[in-house]
Amino acid sequence: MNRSLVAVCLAFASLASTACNRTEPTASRGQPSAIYTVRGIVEALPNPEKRTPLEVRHEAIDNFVDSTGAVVGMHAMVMPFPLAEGVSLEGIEPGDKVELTFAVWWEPKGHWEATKIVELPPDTPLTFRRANPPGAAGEATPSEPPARGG
Ligand SMILES: [Cu+2]
Repeated sequence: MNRSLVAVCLAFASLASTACNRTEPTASRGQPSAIYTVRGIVEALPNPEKRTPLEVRHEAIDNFVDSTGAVVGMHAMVMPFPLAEGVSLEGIEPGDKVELTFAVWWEPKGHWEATKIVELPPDTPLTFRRANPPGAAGEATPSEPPARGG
């Protein structure tokens, strides 16, 4: 029923990323601490019966910021991604390469949600390496994902 509205929102999203935010429940969390876009491979789809989330093996995120505001990076890893309301996985299967955008909140506790997932061509080259945060001489201790929150 709201399909056309959703389509309009999606069309505008790339032009004005805040245009549709008011309809997202994530708005109740307030502004995210950060938003990242990362590429990866879908390891598992959400399983409502087992209550397991989407899992994506993502590339390193060199500019990942921890709860203290330090740029610590995040290694390539398999990470669970709760979905923001309205995010569709239609047509996405395990083994697919994807570009995933996710928002992170550190307050009141660590939480993150995937806000957008786009399938990539199968021949997209991906590299799963350790994080290399700017300014670190290889001695940083990149972050694990925040403790799994609500
Ligand atoms: Cu991660």
